[in-house]
Amino acid sequence: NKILLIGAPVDSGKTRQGCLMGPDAYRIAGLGRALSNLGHDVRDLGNLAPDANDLAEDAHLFQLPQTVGWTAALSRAAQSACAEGLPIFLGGDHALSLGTVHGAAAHAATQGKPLFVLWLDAHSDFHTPQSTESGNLHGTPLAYVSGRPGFGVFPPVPHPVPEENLCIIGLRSVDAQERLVLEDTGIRRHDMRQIDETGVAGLLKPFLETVDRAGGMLHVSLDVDFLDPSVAPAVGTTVPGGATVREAHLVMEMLHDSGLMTSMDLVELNPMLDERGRTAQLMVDLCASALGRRVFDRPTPRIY
Ligand code: DIR
Ligand code: MN
Ligand code: MN
Ligand code: MN
Repeated sequence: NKILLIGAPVDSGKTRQGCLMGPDAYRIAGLGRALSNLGHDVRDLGNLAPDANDLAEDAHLFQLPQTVGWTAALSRAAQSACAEGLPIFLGGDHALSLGTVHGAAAHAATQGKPLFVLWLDAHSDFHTPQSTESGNLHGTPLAYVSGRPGFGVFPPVPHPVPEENLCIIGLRSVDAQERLVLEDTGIRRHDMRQIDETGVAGLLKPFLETVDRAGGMLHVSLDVDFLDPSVAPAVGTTVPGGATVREAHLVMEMLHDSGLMTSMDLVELNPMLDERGRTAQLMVDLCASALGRRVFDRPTPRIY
């Protein structure tokens, strides 16, 4: 498998800075070697930069022009990388997914295939530029890529991802405005209580079956705050009660076994907040599980 590592040092999606160091933290934690040891052909394409534009700063939205510039640059990069192999975007905050999912959707359209998105996150990231109270655009990518109106100066979305193709797992912090809108959508959304009650496999399996039946492509966006802060402290928006190390690995192992994942984001790592690189290392280990590493010595199970 050809894997393209693409650094996306996006730090414009929220006011707390530090995510721009994420790509280098993943490299130093050994992501490239972990994946090549699994037999993959790994190319590190280095770091991208945002497109220049002459948009004015917005009174409410934090660093709007820069985030628009990143969205355009990342969409192009994602579209061409998806045609070449399996891109892994090394974030950078979650605003980078405005571009990566936009580009993955454009690529899927050229293949005549539907795009599905798995969003592993404590948050639903379903704000529009109008509904966000914080003004932090990292809280908006799912609304943007699903074609919600209100994203004025951002690139248009010619290939919106249908709501039915989106699945969020790990929810435990949904703002009132997001909840109102989300409850009227066909988005699959699973909170931590559902993980507690049915196990994460019982939530993921039906989604993967749907992707498989549809012959779809699958973009996976892994936000560090999907994980419990006790095991992944290096993120600006920690929420207690997150996924355990094993729950997260199980998701990644099921993704590998499904053979369905076609692109991936690793987002929101803030190395300034890390404890001796442990969060970066856990993210590298999770990514390796998604690409075939097995924690236990067992034959590859057919999940479905
Ligand atoms: C919050 C935080 N919902 C906001 N969102 C985060 O600012 O809109 N997403 N942290 O990952
Ligand atoms: Mn997020
Ligand atoms: Mn097109
Ligand atoms: Mn989050």
